Amino acid sequence: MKAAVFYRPNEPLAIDDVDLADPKPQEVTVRVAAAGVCHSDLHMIDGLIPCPSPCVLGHEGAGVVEKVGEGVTYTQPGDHVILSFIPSCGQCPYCIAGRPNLCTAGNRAATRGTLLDGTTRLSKDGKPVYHLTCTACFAPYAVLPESSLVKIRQDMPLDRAALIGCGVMTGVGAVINTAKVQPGSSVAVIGCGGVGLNVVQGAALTGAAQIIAIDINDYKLELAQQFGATHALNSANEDALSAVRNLSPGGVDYAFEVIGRPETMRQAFDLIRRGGLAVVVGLAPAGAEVSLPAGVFLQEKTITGSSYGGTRPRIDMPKLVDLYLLGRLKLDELISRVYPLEGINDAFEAMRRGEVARSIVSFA
Ligand code: COD
Ligand code: ZN
Ligand code: ZN
Repeated sequence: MKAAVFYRPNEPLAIDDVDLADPKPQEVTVRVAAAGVCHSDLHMIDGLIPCPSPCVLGHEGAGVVEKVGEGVTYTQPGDHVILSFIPSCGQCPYCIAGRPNLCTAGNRAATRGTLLDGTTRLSKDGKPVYHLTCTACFAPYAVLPESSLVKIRQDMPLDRAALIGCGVMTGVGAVINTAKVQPGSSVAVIGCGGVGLNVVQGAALTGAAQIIAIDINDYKLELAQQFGATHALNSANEDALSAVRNLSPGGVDYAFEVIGRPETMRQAFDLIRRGGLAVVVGLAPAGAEVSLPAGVFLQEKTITGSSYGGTRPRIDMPKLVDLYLLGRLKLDELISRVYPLEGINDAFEAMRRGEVARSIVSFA
């Protein structure tokens, strides 16, 4: 089958023929319906996040179960599923504590680019090809661990469902699961791309009273207002700190960094009030550090990370599906463009130019 393969940083993905073996025990083959184009894939293409090579990218997807391996009990052919990009072992202390997004084996496999048993089902000319985050959904078929699948209602459109697999869950989950934003509170969101817009809509869902969107791209700020932002600040043109302090004297209750830059992580910490919470969703390049003012710890500010929106995928994702079908979660508005697999490098260029909320690759 044709797949979008990463070979080296700073090169377009290659649309190459790769082989996909049958699922082994506890694995499933999924026919991919659609895959979202996320900035984390672009960070890998740009060499900012390490990526094994060669590797089929794509970590935001949904599709239909095609074939199940031995011992699979959760799902059967014909089920509609969202692909979760962190599988879980069900046995480590994190899984037992109900925090599968931190699963030791799941995170190890996801970053190593293998399935949970340390091997790959993808290959080319008999040599292994890695599966990004066990999902590798920039391809018409994917083999995943059973634990990477989340069954959903059959009346949910699969292209919309794909977005829940990363951007929507990561953004909404950071608000609801990690920060537990309270109704009536003030929220700043730094970076309003595909993930940040979902932090904005998550804050709107929780009933936050003031949602201040911060970006350097006016188009993203317009979108943020459609997604529920009450104020928009272009931090390329005005000083975000003083503008936020004017809107929310003393600082905001919650600030989210949704870009992956040390400067904006520091900015999130500076924007919160005494006792406030800064949540870092973005991942900075390897080796980068953030410095914090040592004199303010007694202000009891908190800064924390949020991985995959602190999600328990099989609990949270079906709820997001229900909210979409009730008309309370915006997904249609996120899809700016639809590309065939062959157009994937154009989709990344459009993201780089800041022209899109999200693009999807459709296999329909
Ligand atoms: N100040 C304000 N806004 C900025 C700045 C800045 N200095 N620089 C860029 N921005 C804005 C851009 O204009 C854009 O609107 C937005 O930031 C970024 O949006 P996208 O659509 O390009 O990126 P997303 O939303 O797809 O991805 C954001 C992440 C934070 C998820 C991603 O980049 C990241 O850090 N990924 C690594 C973390 C990870 O692996 N997460 C799990 C899978 S996503
Ligand atoms: Zn992503
Ligand atoms: Zn585990």
